Amino acid sequence: MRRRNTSFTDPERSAGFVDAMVDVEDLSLVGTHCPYCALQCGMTLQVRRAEQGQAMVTVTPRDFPTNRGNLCRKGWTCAELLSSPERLTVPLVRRSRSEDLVATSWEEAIDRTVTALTALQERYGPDSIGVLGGGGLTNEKAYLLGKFARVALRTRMIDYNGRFCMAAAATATRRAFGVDRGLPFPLSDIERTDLLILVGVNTAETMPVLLGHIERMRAAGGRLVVIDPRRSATAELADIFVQSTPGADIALAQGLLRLVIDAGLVDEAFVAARTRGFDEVRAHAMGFWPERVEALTGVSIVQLRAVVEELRRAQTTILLTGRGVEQHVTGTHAVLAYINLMLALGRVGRPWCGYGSVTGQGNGQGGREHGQKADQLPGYRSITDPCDREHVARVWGVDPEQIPGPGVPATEILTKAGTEDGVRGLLVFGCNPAVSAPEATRVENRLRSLDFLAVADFVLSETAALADVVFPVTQWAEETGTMTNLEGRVVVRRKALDPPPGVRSDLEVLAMLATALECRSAFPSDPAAVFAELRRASSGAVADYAGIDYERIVTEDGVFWPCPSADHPGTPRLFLDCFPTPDGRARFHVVPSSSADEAPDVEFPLCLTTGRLLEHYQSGAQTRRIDPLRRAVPTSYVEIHPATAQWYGVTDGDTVRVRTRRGSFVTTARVTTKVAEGTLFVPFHWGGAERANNATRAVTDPESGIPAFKLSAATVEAAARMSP
Ligand SMILES: Nc1nc2c(c(=O)[nH]1)N[C@H]1C(S)=C(S)[C@@H](COP(=O)(O)OP(=O)(O)OC[C@H]3O[C@@H](n4cnc5c(=O)[nH]c(N)nc54)[C@H](O)[C@@H]3O)O[C@H]1N2
Ligand SMILES: Nc1nc2c(c(=O)[nH]1)N[C@H]1C(S)=C(S)[C@@H](COP(=O)(O)OP(=O)(O)OC[C@H]3O[C@@H](n4cnc5c(=O)[nH]c(N)nc54)[C@H](O)[C@@H]3O)O[C@H]1N2
Ligand code: SF4
Ligand SMILES: [Mo]
Repeated sequence: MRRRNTSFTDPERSAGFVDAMVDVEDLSLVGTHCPYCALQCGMTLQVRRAEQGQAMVTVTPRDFPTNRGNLCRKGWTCAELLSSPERLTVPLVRRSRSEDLVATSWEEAIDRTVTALTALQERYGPDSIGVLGGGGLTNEKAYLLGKFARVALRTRMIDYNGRFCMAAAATATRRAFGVDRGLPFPLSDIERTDLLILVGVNTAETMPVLLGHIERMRAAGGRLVVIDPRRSATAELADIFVQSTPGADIALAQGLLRLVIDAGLVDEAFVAARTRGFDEVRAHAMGFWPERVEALTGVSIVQLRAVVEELRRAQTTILLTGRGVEQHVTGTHAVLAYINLMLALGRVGRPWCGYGSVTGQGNGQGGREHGQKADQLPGYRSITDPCDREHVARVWGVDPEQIPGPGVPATEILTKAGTEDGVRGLLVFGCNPAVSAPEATRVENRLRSLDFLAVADFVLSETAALADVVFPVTQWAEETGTMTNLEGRVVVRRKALDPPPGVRSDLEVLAMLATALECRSAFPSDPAAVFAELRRASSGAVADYAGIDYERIVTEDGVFWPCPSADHPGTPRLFLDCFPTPDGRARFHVVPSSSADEAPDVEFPLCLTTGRLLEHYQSGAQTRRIDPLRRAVPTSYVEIHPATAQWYGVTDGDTVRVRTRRGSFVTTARVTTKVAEGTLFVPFHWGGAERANNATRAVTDPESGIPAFKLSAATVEAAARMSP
């Protein structure tokens, strides 16, 4: 057996091949992580080199703290896309609007892009070019993309798809706790808590491997409460399932707080010592008496009391929110309302306790820390703070004045694109807004009306299909880079095989573009060099990576930020002593009751909510191209209650059209009691006529910019009976 020199790990310290890179004749084994969700399950890739340089890649699970040797169906099948005939292997260009995309050279692809960007910026100014990134990009890519936008393009118009994701929780946790880290504790803390409350998160489908932690919690006597408008796969596992109406979380959380106060469960000592602002919140909660909350949420008083009884019996509690709570016009307030509840109970900043938001994308956490977000610089530095700007400017080798100011959220970039007030050219890295953005029909039209669109992807996504230039890029197993998982644990994905000859990494594409733009700052394309720069840029900041390196990550099973120096152990648990607010205390927030949201009416009497199913990932650009997953769930569907179906004359399996004030999509009816009467649920993983986002709203939460994906007033009509 021969170990490669390229291994980051000291062979003597590595317990076995799973953490290292090992070569045995024509076989190598590489420890890495799944390309999909924020759990970042550990896996080993077996790469067998066959004839003509072709590689056969097999996935096996690896014992890592988040997955303990398990993978979900997406993880097991993820290597299929590496050798898929559908992947892009040469750059594509559209030479005129009436022509199709055709294969071209890298020289032409880069040259066309830079010529178009330069011409638009000369005519309309630097902010006429926008950049959209993604939470699937490595930290290195997210960092370099932010630097590219600000330094090479000098535009303030950069944001990323994480804005669609958990921006509401990010805003809320920054306000309440002073920092935005999805989970402020390791995932394994779940196993030690008495009570886990999942609100608007369907773990059983969106992070199936996380169920292992929940099983261990229950084996130790812990209890599970699930709050969701649907009897989701996760709700099926609950000790108590609370079926609320979509958009009812603010009222529900305040109603629970009111009952907690009445039951004498407030931890007065914790509130006095570690928080601020409870008196106003206590007074406000009095307005949420049980009968009123029952009417506002559809949750019976008996059930509300049952949840409070669980809280009374538990010494420790973890409450997690997912997109069900956050993707609303009032998303930030809904999260703050649940945080109020947990602070009042004194179940934050103590072992086996806490509030967390379940980060979704593979690098949804790190992706928002290193400068893709419109208002942030690397390390969570603020783009408006003079000291932060100066620090980052020094690392970038520019004057602080050269760094542009804050931009606008992704939804606004997209809905104004190609108009007088919007960007004229757009670069997209790791995002497929033509499927996943709200009001996608409008967004697609806006993308078509751009003067120039370039997309970097490894498949011809629906967004790439609209582009003038498409850059074919490497995939996760063909490049090295770090990801920060939902726990704030930085992990490293390693290169396991060579990419096809025609593709380049995102870092290489950015470096080529920066050179062609004659940018004088450095744009290294080696991930280790980019990571070294990121460490310096984040040093001393909230998300401090200065002490993290690839070697440490491998030998320590990941390192939790903040980690300011090489001898710092990293920070698995935040808030144990104090909160990173100016006075060290957490903040309660009075949450206004809102009536601004879209309510069902005579014309659109149903509540449409959207989300995910196990087999497909996000816009489906990847999983719809993986055979076993596509065959498992080939088309979209809408869940509809039997009584609602009967009223509309719809039977199971019918083709139906779901309509809202924005638009409509066609799908197949699944008649089920999983949803309450009057509620429709549809997954958003498909494009074309099945595109759920034709019907969603581009209205956003004013606090965080997150779109209201989870609630639209809708109606449904039977289009035709499906053939058997
Ligand atoms: N299989 C799969 N896994 C994924 C992904 C994927 O696309 N596919 N994506 C990843 C990403 S990026 C993310 S963000 C996560 C998302 O993970 P989740 O948050 O678990 O996913 P969703 O299905 O969007 O929404 C969760 C639940 O919210 C409920 N819900 C809808 N409206 C409301 C409401 O008003 N209140 C409450 N309390 N609940 C409501 C829905 O019924 C749904 O069951 O998953 C990650 N994992
Ligand atoms: N109706 C509705 N819409 C939603 C949601 C919802 O719940 N309901 N959820 C929202 C949420 S939470 C999210 S996170 C968004 C996600 O929305 P999208 O941005 O559409 O997510 P993906 O499908 O992951 O798109 C990523 C694209 O980048 C490519 N890609 C992956 N990795 C890389 C890489 O390293 N480099 C490059 N260049 N390309 C890469 C993939 O092939 C894919 O085409 O969708 C949002 N949209
Ligand atoms: S749970 Fe997430 S990270 Fe784990 S195998 Fe499934 S998709 Fe991959
Ligand atoms: Mo997400």
